[in-house]
Formats: sequence, structure tokens, C-alpha cells
Amino acid sequence: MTFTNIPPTAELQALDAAHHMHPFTENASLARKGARIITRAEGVWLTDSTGAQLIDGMAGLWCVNIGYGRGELAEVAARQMRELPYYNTFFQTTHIPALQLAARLAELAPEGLNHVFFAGSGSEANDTNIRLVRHYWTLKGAPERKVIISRRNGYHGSSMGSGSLGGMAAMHAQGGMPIPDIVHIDQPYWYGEGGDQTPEEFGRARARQLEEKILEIGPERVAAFIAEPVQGAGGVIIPPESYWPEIQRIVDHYGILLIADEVITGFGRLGEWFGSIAYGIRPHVMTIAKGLSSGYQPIGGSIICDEVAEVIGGDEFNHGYTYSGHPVAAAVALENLRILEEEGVIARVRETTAPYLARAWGSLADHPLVGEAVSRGLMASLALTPDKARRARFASDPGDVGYICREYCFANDLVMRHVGDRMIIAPPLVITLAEIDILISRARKALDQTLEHLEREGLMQPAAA
Ligand code: PXG
Repeated sequence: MTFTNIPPTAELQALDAAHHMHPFTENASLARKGARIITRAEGVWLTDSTGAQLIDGMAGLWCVNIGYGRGELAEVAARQMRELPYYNTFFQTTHIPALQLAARLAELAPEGLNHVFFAGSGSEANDTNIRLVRHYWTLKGAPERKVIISRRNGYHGSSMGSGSLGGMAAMHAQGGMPIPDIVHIDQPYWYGEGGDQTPEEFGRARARQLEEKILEIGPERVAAFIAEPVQGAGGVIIPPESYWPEIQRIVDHYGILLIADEVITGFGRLGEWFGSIAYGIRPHVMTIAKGLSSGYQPIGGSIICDEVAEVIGGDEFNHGYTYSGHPVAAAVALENLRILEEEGVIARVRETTAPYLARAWGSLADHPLVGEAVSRGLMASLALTPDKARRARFASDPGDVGYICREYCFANDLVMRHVGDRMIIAPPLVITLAEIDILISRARKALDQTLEHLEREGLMQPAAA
């Protein structure tokens, strides 16, 4: 598909190229190509400046859980701005949106998680968590417990602290990350790294790396383990069923804190309020953001268990952000939670949409380019491969083929991302079954075009084993 760049699109693109630096983007090449300008959105549909309608397979950036265009949230924001647009909670004051949101989150969170420390984003919340768990152990008389164990190819944010927790090699290569006392173990990615083991054997083996790492460091030096219930930005890596029970056993046995990063998996993505509920995990701290407000306002936070909150509460925790618990963001989040609850959005994901997506998405596994097509809740991924039987990688650089496929998706008005050579989706939770059909048929068309492209260019070559 081609677009004619007529003003104002070309003018807008020129301004964007001249002045706006995009995150995680090679800005010089984007400037030559011109960014696609998104102007409006409704439900799961985006409109761009040329009038094209794209289906948003990524819910923005994994966040627009209730879908676009909910006027109720706009009204709540406007009302709150008129009444109390800003106040802080630092110096012995509070306000109604923040306290009501904290109380509501305590109701929704797993048992024992009853205290909320607000932040403006997931990155900020994970920075809070680093200081929180280390300070907790200091107050408990164990200041040497500083090490936080995390995972390669995990994503926890982009600030110095949260980016260090994350296990993204390309991020660590820039700007002096990771900070000290954060160490990484391998991810439970069976398709890519499981070799001849069964998924169950592999899941247990990867979980046991946590135990091996604790013993290597010395259990008396380990503060916490952090992980996403399902890795999102790492490529929608769904752990084998054996993984989380073994992690829980190890965490319990060594008495370290467990931080579940629920920034993507929270607020219905896996058909429950939290991924920890879906997987039966018992975290001490959960990181939240994104779906908390369905992305309508920037807000994040940490939901903290009674024991940790009690210990931290006995001292002054010298930490906080100007926008911690921002009243407009908190009011919008509350309204978002009300809609998720009253419209039965999460139950519908669990009972209807997720099973339907699993079947429809699973049908892509018959495509010659697809090595696996997996989903959990409304997160799904495909592994692209030149040789299905061997789960082979391409001879080309990782991500080259994924990028080609992503370009065909975009040209077919489907927002589907690539992570390396995996294709991923996480649509708004309100997507209808008919819209899932449209998404899948556009994805299949993009896969056909990608295959044709790869064959034409001689790129269907497996890497040497
Ligand atoms: N934890 C997880 C699990 C995330 O996915 C963050 C923390 C950080 O949240 P903030 O609000 O600071 O961005 C995230 C964010 C991608 C992509 O390319 C994913 C995220 C952010 C930006 C891009 O998939 N996840």
C-alpha cells in the first residue's frame, strides 16, 4: 500500500523530524521516512492523518485496556481539574482521589497487599521498589541484603534503576547500566532456548537458576527477585507451567522478597485483575502502571504487602515524586477501574475473548513461516522461522525478518510489533470477536507477503545450528 504525503501530513512530519526525538528509535532514519501521524482513536481503531484506519493490536503500548474514546474518563479528568488539579501528599496532607484509589487497589490486589506507593510510571515505580526492598532489609537489621536478582530479556523500565533491573543487553550497552548489585539469570523461553528438554523440565531448570544464583551470591546478601508473570517487551514469553511454582518455592525457602512486575499483566490482560492471580504467585510487592488508567493518564505505583509496609512505615522513607498519586491521574484510574469492573471486561477476557483468540491465533501455526503461535489471556506471540521442525533461527541478523514482517503489518493497517523475530500483540481488552478475525486475517496477509519477500530475497535461510 502506498500513501501520498499531502500537506498537512508532510508538514507535520517535517516538524516532527526537525524537533521531536522519539524513544527507542533511530531518529535519523525515521526523519527520512516520516513518522505515521495518529490523529484519533475509538475502541480498537486508530485513525492517521491520511484517514487510514489501523487496528491497534498493541493497545497503544500495552496499556489501553478499556479501549480508546471513553468519554467518562475525559469527564472525570475535567471535573477533577476544576476541583483540585494538583496537590501533593508529601507533608501530612492527602486528597480524595489518591486515598480512594489506594483503597480500591488494596481490595483488588491479592490478599495481604494493602498499601500503595504511587509513581508516575512503571519505571518510577520500579525505582521505588529498588530503594524500598533495600531499605526494608536495612530496617530489619540486614543492610547487606542489597542484591536484586532479575532476568535477561526482562523489561522493567528505562530509568537508571529500572533499566538496570531489566535484562535488555542493548540498553545496558548505553549510558552505564546496570547499577551495582543487580544480577540477572536466564529467562524461561522454551521455544528459543529449551533445546531437547520438555517445556516442563526446562521451566524447572530455569527456575532453579534462581536458587543457584542465591547460593552463589550468598542468601544473606539477596534482597529480592523481580520478574514479569509473562514477559511482555521481551517478546511475549509465556513460561512453562512448572516455572512459577518452582520460583515460589525458592523465594519462600530463602525468605527473599518477590516483586511481580504487573505493569503489563495487571488490570485484566491475563483474564484476572493481576497476573499473580492467574499464576497463583504470592508477591510481596507488585509494580503497576499502564492498564491502571488504561493509559489515559500517566500513573504507576507499587502495591506493597502488610509486613513490608509496616517495617517501612516505622521510619521516614526519603522517596517520592512530585506527581505521586496525582489527583487527575488517580481520579481517571478510579473511573477506569469502575468501568473494567462494572462492564465485566475482565471476566469477558477470561471466558470469551482469550479462548477465542487462542484458537484464532493458534491457527497461524499452520503458516510456513510460523514456528509457534502462543497466547495467554490477551497477550500473544508468533515465532518466525525458516525451518519449523528445528525451531531454527534465521541466518540474517536477529530482528531483520521481524522488522520486514512488521512493515507489512503496518502497510496492511495492523499494529503488530516485532521483538527480534517474534511478532507480538496485546490488543485492548474490549476487542470484539469480529475484530479479532480482522486482526488475524491482516496478520495472515502480512505473513504471506513476508514469506514471499523472504523467498524473493533468498532470506529463508536457517542459521548454522
Ligand atoms: N515494567 C514492565 C513489565 C513494562 O512493560 C515498565 C515496567 C516501565 O513502565 P513505563 O511506564 O516507565 O514505560 C514497562 C513498560 C515495548 C515497550 O516496546 C514496553 C514498555 C514501555 C515501552 C515500550 O514493548 N513497557
